[in-house]
Amino acid sequence: MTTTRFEDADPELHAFYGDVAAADLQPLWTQHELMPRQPSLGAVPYHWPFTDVEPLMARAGQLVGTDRGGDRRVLAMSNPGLGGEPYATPTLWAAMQYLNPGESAPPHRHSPAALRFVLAGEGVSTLVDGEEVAMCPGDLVLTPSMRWHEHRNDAVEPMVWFDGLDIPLARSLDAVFFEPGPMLAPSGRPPATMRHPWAETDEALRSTTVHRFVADDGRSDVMPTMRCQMHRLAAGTSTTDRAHVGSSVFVVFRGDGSVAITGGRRGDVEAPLRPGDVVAVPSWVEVTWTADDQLDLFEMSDAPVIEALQLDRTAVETPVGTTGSRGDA
Ligand code: GTQ
Ligand code: FE2
Repeated sequence: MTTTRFEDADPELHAFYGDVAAADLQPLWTQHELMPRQPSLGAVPYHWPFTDVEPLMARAGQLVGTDRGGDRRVLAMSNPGLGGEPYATPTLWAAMQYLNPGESAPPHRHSPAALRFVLAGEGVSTLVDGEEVAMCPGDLVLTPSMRWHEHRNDAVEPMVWFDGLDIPLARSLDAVFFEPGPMLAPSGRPPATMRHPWAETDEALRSTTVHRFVADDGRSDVMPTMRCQMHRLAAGTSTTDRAHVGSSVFVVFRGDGSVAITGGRRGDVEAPLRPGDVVAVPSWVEVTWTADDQLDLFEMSDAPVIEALQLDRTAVETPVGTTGSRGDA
């Protein structure tokens, strides 16, 4: 018997629960967290200021070589609602990666899909399936599932960029494979658009406030598990996103302002925003973004998965926070 045994004052019921547990069964009527009234378990709204993250990245750059500590020098955003897991939301891995001049992160491939959003610096390239892809500020660089990749910094300055992957989703589906290099010749697969240069994104944002990055067919999301969008808020404006199913991670590219998130599991969050800041937006919370200066926000979300599973819903009114109405169990 490894399952939970439920107790009861009635000796007959108590004995029954013992026999049920011995058979590795659990009664539905003893499960209280199985189906909450609304998405409210797990991840909390959260903000990681770049002023906290950057110095720690620099220290990692001194202390941990790319030959040590698992090849890639990465610090992952760990959502305090997820019990110490290194995940920003239940489906998304969000991290910062740091590469010193002359360093490289060795070739490998894996089933989780990855994206890089470049915050600053230049001279780093990533090789995807043997093709060299430049990484410049504002660029979105894709490493779809099972593509070989390695990163190199041939410049004179260290470089930091944002990594987004679907690791927690792939793990929860028990679909993770990893293979170390050496990287072989180009795979001969049809070339996907690996790089979405900032100049194109910036151009698109002249006529819209939200630019969705699309695959080569001009319609689909860039990867099956992650939607990527760039938002531009004019200085002095504010916008509110209604609560909806699914989670996102936002990264501030340029500008400053603030974010207010209501309806979260442990109360509301309000934070100032500066370039490089990361914000986790869990399922079913309302978010208000305010731009003091023109604010450019990169967003990755699990929306393609939510939509494919037909779980998408949007609230018609502001959700009521669950704080105080339930424990943290
Ligand atoms: O750069 O290949 O943040 O494999 C996590 C896993 C980055 C990478 C991460 C990875 C990478
Ligand atoms: Fe990787």
